[in-house]
Amino acid sequence: MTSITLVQGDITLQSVDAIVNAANSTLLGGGGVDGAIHRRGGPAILAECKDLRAGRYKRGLPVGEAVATTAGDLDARWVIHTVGPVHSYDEDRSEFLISCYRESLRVADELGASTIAFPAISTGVYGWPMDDGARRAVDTVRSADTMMTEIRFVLFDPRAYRAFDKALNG
Ligand code: AR6
Repeated sequence: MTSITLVQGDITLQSVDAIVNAANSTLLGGGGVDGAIHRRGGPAILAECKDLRAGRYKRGLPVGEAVATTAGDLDARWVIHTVGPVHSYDEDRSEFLISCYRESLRVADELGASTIAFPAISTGVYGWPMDDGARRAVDTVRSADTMMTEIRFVLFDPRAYRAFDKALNG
Protein backbone atom coordinates (compact mmCIF):
# COMPACT_ATOMS: atom_id res chain seq x y z
CA MET A 1 0.00 0.00 0.00
CA THR A 2 1.49 3.34 -1.09
CA SER A 3 0.46 6.58 0.54
CA ILE A 4 0.76 9.77 -1.46
CA THR A 5 1.41 12.80 0.70
CA LEU A 6 1.84 16.54 0.12
CA VAL A 7 4.13 18.88 2.00
CA GLN A 8 4.73 22.56 1.43
CA GLY A 9 8.42 23.27 1.95
CA ASP A 10 11.98 22.66 0.90
CA ILE A 11 12.81 19.25 -0.55
CA THR A 12 16.38 19.43 0.75
CA LEU A 13 15.05 19.27 4.34
CA GLN A 14 13.09 16.03 3.92
CA SER A 15 13.99 12.76 5.64
CA VAL A 16 13.26 10.05 3.10
CA ASP A 17 15.18 7.25 1.42
CA ALA A 18 15.34 9.02 -1.94
CA ILE A 19 15.09 12.67 -2.92
CA VAL A 20 14.36 13.35 -6.58
CA ASN A 21 16.27 16.15 -8.27
CA ALA A 22 14.80 18.08 -11.22
CA ALA A 23 18.18 18.16 -12.94
CA ASN A 24 19.34 18.95 -16.46
CA SER A 25 21.11 16.66 -18.91
CA THR A 26 24.58 17.83 -17.92
CA LEU A 27 24.09 16.49 -14.36
CA LEU A 28 26.47 19.24 -13.30
CA GLY A 29 24.04 21.39 -11.35
CA GLY A 30 21.94 24.45 -12.02
CA GLY A 31 19.36 26.66 -10.30
CA GLY A 32 16.07 25.81 -8.57
CA VAL A 33 15.80 22.43 -6.84
CA ASP A 34 19.02 21.29 -8.49
CA GLY A 35 21.03 24.19 -7.06
CA ALA A 36 19.46 23.72 -3.62
CA ILE A 37 20.22 19.97 -3.55
CA HIS A 38 23.86 20.43 -4.53
CA ARG A 39 24.29 23.31 -2.06
CA ARG A 40 22.88 21.47 0.93
CA GLY A 41 24.05 18.01 -0.15
CA GLY A 42 27.67 19.05 -0.55
CA PRO A 43 30.38 18.07 -3.06
CA ALA A 44 29.93 14.28 -2.89
CA ILE A 45 26.85 14.49 -5.12
CA LEU A 46 28.59 16.51 -7.81
CA ALA A 47 31.61 14.21 -7.69
CA GLU A 48 29.37 11.21 -8.43
CA CYS A 49 27.55 13.11 -11.16
CA LYS A 50 30.91 13.83 -12.78
CA ASP A 51 31.76 10.12 -12.66
CA LEU A 52 28.45 9.33 -14.36
CA ARG A 53 29.27 11.86 -17.08
CA ALA A 54 32.69 10.29 -17.56
CA GLY A 55 31.14 6.81 -17.76
CA ARG A 56 27.61 5.77 -18.66
CA TYR A 57 26.31 9.24 -19.57
CA LYS A 58 29.06 10.78 -21.68
CA ARG A 59 26.44 12.58 -23.75
CA GLY A 60 24.40 13.57 -20.72
CA LEU A 61 21.32 12.08 -19.07
CA PRO A 62 18.49 11.95 -21.64
CA VAL A 63 15.21 13.75 -20.94
CA GLY A 64 12.77 11.45 -19.11
CA GLU A 65 15.47 9.17 -17.67
CA ALA A 66 16.65 8.88 -14.06
CA VAL A 67 19.86 7.91 -12.29
CA ALA A 68 20.86 7.73 -8.63
CA THR A 69 23.82 9.06 -6.68
CA THR A 70 24.64 9.34 -3.00
CA ALA A 71 22.69 11.99 -1.10
CA GLY A 72 25.83 13.48 0.46
CA ASP A 73 24.91 15.52 3.54
CA LEU A 74 21.16 15.33 2.94
CA ASP A 75 19.00 13.29 5.30
CA ALA A 76 18.42 10.64 2.64
CA ARG A 77 20.24 7.66 1.20
CA TRP A 78 20.06 8.61 -2.45
CA VAL A 79 19.39 11.48 -4.79
CA ILE A 80 17.66 10.37 -7.96
CA HIS A 81 18.41 12.81 -10.77
CA THR A 82 15.88 13.06 -13.56
CA VAL A 83 15.63 15.46 -16.48
CA GLY A 84 12.23 16.96 -17.14
CA PRO A 85 11.14 18.27 -20.53
CA VAL A 86 11.10 21.99 -21.31
CA HIS A 87 7.44 22.86 -21.84
CA SER A 88 6.33 23.68 -25.38
CA TYR A 89 2.97 24.73 -26.78
CA ASP A 90 4.03 23.45 -30.23
CA GLU A 91 4.77 19.89 -29.23
CA ASP A 92 3.26 17.56 -26.62
CA ARG A 93 6.14 16.53 -24.37
CA SER A 94 4.02 15.12 -21.56
CA GLU A 95 5.28 11.56 -22.15
CA PHE A 96 8.71 12.75 -21.03
CA LEU A 97 7.29 14.29 -17.87
CA ILE A 98 5.38 11.10 -17.07
CA SER A 99 8.55 9.13 -17.75
CA CYS A 100 10.50 11.20 -15.18
CA TYR A 101 8.11 10.11 -12.41
CA ARG A 102 7.96 6.49 -13.61
CA GLU A 103 11.70 6.11 -14.09
CA SER A 104 12.47 7.72 -10.74
CA LEU A 105 10.16 5.22 -9.04
CA ARG A 106 11.72 2.37 -10.98
CA VAL A 107 15.22 3.41 -9.88
CA ALA A 108 14.00 3.84 -6.28
CA ASP A 109 12.47 0.35 -6.34
CA GLU A 110 15.70 -1.07 -7.73
CA LEU A 111 17.67 0.54 -4.91
CA GLY A 112 15.34 -0.86 -2.27
CA ALA A 113 14.03 2.54 -1.17
CA SER A 114 10.62 2.69 0.42
CA THR A 115 10.08 6.44 0.80
CA ILE A 116 10.65 9.05 -1.91
CA ALA A 117 10.22 12.81 -2.21
CA PHE A 118 9.47 14.49 -5.54
CA PRO A 119 9.55 18.16 -6.48
CA ALA A 120 7.14 19.47 -9.12
CA ILE A 121 9.38 18.50 -12.03
CA SER A 122 9.62 20.95 -14.95
CA THR A 123 7.31 23.54 -13.34
CA GLY A 124 10.08 26.08 -12.65
CA VAL A 125 12.76 27.04 -15.14
CA TYR A 126 11.36 24.54 -17.66
CA GLY A 127 8.03 26.36 -17.76
CA TRP A 128 5.50 23.54 -17.38
CA PRO A 129 2.05 24.92 -16.35
CA MET A 130 1.57 24.05 -12.67
CA ASP A 131 -1.96 22.59 -12.84
CA ASP A 132 -1.08 20.28 -15.71
CA GLY A 133 2.25 19.31 -14.15
CA ALA A 134 0.49 18.47 -10.89
CA ARG A 135 -2.15 16.36 -12.61
CA ARG A 136 0.41 14.39 -14.61
CA ALA A 137 2.55 13.85 -11.51
CA VAL A 138 -0.32 12.62 -9.34
CA ASP A 139 -1.91 10.44 -12.05
CA THR A 140 1.44 8.84 -12.86
CA VAL A 141 2.45 7.92 -9.33
CA ARG A 142 -1.09 6.81 -8.51
CA SER A 143 -1.08 4.26 -11.31
CA ALA A 144 2.54 3.18 -10.82
CA ASP A 145 3.40 -0.34 -9.84
CA THR A 146 5.87 0.40 -7.04
CA MET A 147 7.10 -0.89 -3.70
CA MET A 148 7.15 2.60 -2.13
CA THR A 149 5.29 2.97 1.15
CA GLU A 150 5.28 6.76 0.83
CA ILE A 151 5.49 9.02 -2.19
CA ARG A 152 5.78 12.59 -0.97
CA PHE A 153 5.40 15.66 -3.16
CA VAL A 154 7.29 18.60 -1.74
CA LEU A 155 5.91 21.84 -3.05
CA PHE A 156 7.83 25.02 -2.64
CA ASP A 157 5.03 27.56 -2.59
CA PRO A 158 1.31 27.72 -1.77
CA ARG A 159 0.30 27.88 -5.43
CA ALA A 160 2.09 24.60 -6.17
CA TYR A 161 0.64 23.03 -3.03
CA ARG A 162 -2.89 24.02 -4.07
CA ALA A 163 -2.41 22.58 -7.57
CA PHE A 164 -1.21 19.24 -6.18
CA ASP A 165 -3.94 19.18 -3.55
CA LYS A 166 -6.53 19.68 -6.29
CA ALA A 167 -4.97 16.94 -8.43
CA LEU A 168 -4.83 14.52 -5.49
CA ASN A 169 -8.01 15.29 -3.60
CA GLY A 170 -10.26 16.86 -6.24
N1 AR6 B 1 12.29 22.40 -2.74
C1 AR6 B 1 11.17 22.06 -3.40
N2 AR6 B 1 10.78 22.63 -4.54
C2 AR6 B 1 11.58 23.61 -5.05
C3 AR6 B 1 12.77 24.03 -4.41
C4 AR6 B 1 13.12 23.38 -3.21
N3 AR6 B 1 14.23 23.69 -2.54
N4 AR6 B 1 13.33 25.01 -5.17
C5 AR6 B 1 12.51 25.21 -6.23
N5 AR6 B 1 11.45 24.38 -6.15
P1 AR6 B 1 13.11 23.98 -11.11
P2 AR6 B 1 12.65 22.52 -13.64
C6 AR6 B 1 10.31 24.21 -7.08
O1 AR6 B 1 13.31 25.25 -11.83
O2 AR6 B 1 11.51 23.41 -13.97
C7 AR6 B 1 17.58 23.89 -12.93
O3 AR6 B 1 18.43 24.95 -13.20
C8 AR6 B 1 10.04 25.32 -8.07
O4 AR6 B 1 9.26 26.33 -7.47
O5 AR6 B 1 13.98 23.64 -9.97
O6 AR6 B 1 12.50 21.04 -13.81
C9 AR6 B 1 18.09 22.58 -13.49
O7 AR6 B 1 19.49 22.50 -13.47
C10 AR6 B 1 9.29 24.57 -9.16
O8 AR6 B 1 7.90 24.46 -8.86
O9 AR6 B 1 13.17 22.71 -12.12
C11 AR6 B 1 17.55 22.59 -14.89
O10 AR6 B 1 18.38 23.31 -15.76
C12 AR6 B 1 9.89 23.16 -9.13
O11 AR6 B 1 10.60 23.08 -7.90
C13 AR6 B 1 16.22 23.30 -14.74
O12 AR6 B 1 16.35 24.13 -13.60
C14 AR6 B 1 10.83 22.85 -10.29
O13 AR6 B 1 11.59 23.99 -10.60
C15 AR6 B 1 15.10 22.33 -14.50
O14 AR6 B 1 13.88 23.03 -14.50
